Amino acid sequence: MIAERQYTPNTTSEECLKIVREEGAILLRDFVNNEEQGEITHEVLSHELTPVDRSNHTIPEQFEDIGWQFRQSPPHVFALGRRVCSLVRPELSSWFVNHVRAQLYQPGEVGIEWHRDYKRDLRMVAVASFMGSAPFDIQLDSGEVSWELLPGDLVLMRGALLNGRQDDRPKHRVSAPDTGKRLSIAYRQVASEVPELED
Ligand SMILES: O=C(O)CCC(=O)C(=O)O
Repeated sequence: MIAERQYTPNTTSEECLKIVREEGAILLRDFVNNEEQGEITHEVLSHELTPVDRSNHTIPEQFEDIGWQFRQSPPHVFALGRRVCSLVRPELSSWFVNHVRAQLYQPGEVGIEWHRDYKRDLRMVAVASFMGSAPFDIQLDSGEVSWELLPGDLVLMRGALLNGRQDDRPKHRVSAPDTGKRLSIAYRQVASEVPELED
């Protein structure tokens, strides 16, 4: 199953969810148009981001970030989150976004090495890309793929419990851009504690 495709207004919630459930992720090219990209980039960069340097940790990571409760996020960031919800929720009404995090990567940094997202990140993790491009590797159920993430791309990844399991969250890593900066914005449903699995 091909997990990378062009987003069009005809892209359905059903086809996206099927691929995320069966493969672990889908890459939708051009989900965010140029105007939205400009507005969001301007909005996020007008805030002060915090440097995060855990390049010597077990899972090395390095970027600048800022996070918001979804309802408190800036207007264009919020509007994009609403658009992501309208794509996902027809087939996954139990998913709602309550947290947004923007991450800014620069050449020479480590990005984020191989990891799974947290068990508290429920059902779906949606990550949109802005400004620059960078390699993104992910272990899909059918094998590892490498995607060059471009401005406007949206990646939807399987979160905990999407398929009733916690540990089928796909492993992935993102590199820093070779040139220029890259911004990503991740929309998540973060549970207040790690959910209990039911038998
Ligand atoms: O910035 C990205 O594109 C991916 C971020 C990521 O992998 C994460 O926050 O877990």
